[in-house]
Amino acid sequence: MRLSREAAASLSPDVARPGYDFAHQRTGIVHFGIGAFHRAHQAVYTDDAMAAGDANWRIIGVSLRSGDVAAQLNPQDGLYALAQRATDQVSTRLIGAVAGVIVAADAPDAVIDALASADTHIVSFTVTEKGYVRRPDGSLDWDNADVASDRAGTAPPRTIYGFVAAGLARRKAAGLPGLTLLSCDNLADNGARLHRLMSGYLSATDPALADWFDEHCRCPATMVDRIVPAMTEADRRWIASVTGVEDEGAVITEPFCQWVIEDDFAGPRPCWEAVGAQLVSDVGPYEAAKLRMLNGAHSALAYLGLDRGHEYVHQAIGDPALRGTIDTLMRQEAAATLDQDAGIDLHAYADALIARFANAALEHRLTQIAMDGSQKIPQRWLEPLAINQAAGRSTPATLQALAAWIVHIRGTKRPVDDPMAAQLAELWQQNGAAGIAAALFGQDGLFASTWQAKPDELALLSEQVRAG
Ligand code: CS2
Repeated sequence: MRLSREAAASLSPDVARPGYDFAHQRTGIVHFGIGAFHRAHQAVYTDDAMAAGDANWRIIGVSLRSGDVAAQLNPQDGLYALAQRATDQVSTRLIGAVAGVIVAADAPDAVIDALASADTHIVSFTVTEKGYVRRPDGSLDWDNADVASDRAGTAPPRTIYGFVAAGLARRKAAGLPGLTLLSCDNLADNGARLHRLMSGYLSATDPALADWFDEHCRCPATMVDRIVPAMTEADRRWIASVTGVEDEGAVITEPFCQWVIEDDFAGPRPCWEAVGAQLVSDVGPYEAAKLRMLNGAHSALAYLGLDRGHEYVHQAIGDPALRGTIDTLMRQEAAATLDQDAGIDLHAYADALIARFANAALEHRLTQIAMDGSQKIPQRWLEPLAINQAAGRSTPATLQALAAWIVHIRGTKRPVDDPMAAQLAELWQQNGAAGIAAALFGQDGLFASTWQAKPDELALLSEQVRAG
């Protein structure tokens, strides 16, 4: 039997149910990028907030192109099971926060209607780093075919910018209030960045709407944290054995969960702080620590770990040859760039991260983290490299990881899943092992606007690339 509202009645009694009548809650959030991460994170906080009595915050999920999640969740009335797994504990619950999923490419008007609805107060995003369609210097990539199409305005929208602009235009015309745009992606300063990108898009396409946006909308920054491996068929079979029903939308995650949100909303929001989220005035220190220590270590484990034949994060962190590099990267190189007075105990944080990485009950594939490196390394490694360089500190562990990434993007060891894969492979062809580091990080290098290597750093990188 497939999970649905009706089938939920016959679920195993060990599976906790939503603590509210989800059939009678209105929607209040439109969420772009309803992948496993969102279902294990924001949707759970929102489910808890509704259970705590804050009504009418169900979520309309939007997938820009793929029909996969809609096919998983819509036949299940939006319901799915969430399992938290660690070696010493497993718990499973049913999440009712998702009202349904729209595939934007198939039903663009339905997305715009949802954005323009008077019930909607928040538009949130987990579209991954590449969903913001930026150039390496962080600006909006107007040459991207989807952005260009949205700018021309002759076809239905394709990017978050085109959809949000269409929704906001309808709200403005109808005299409705503005929206909060909540980026939940792993970008440094994600709120201000989204604001800048959206504002820039609107200024070029509809200047009056850009003014309205600046006046009526808000883009708070957030730090989101939960490790959520991509689901496999074996995981789905395991979930079915626990719950007693087929569930195509299930997700498996770790017990740990953190959400730090800048308290700057345009209008109403769920009472997320009553269910564990931290509403603060400055997300910056949390975000920098998470991106540089957790995500920075993750990416290092991915490229170095794959090279050493590992498949999962817990195997890579258990490899003594990698452990020292990861410790140095997190505890010395990343930590040195962080605000020591922000009230975060960085050594305790590193200890907790190592323990989370070692969770062998989660099968977190290194290839999942290795994906989209060109979009991830600027905030994970290059920004801390630049800060350390300016302070005269050496960064051998980060450079070792960076060399492993450079070797990875050549594409000869394994497939490269990255929106810039073709461009990076071409750079390799043109420059070879001797020149690739300079083409990426030398003067005028592709990523030089974030970090430009000094001659000794370039020499070290090139030597490691040649050896790799
Ligand atoms: C990972 C993140 O895939 C990746 O790049 O580093 O998804 C990581 O698991 C999350 O940010 C943890 O909060």
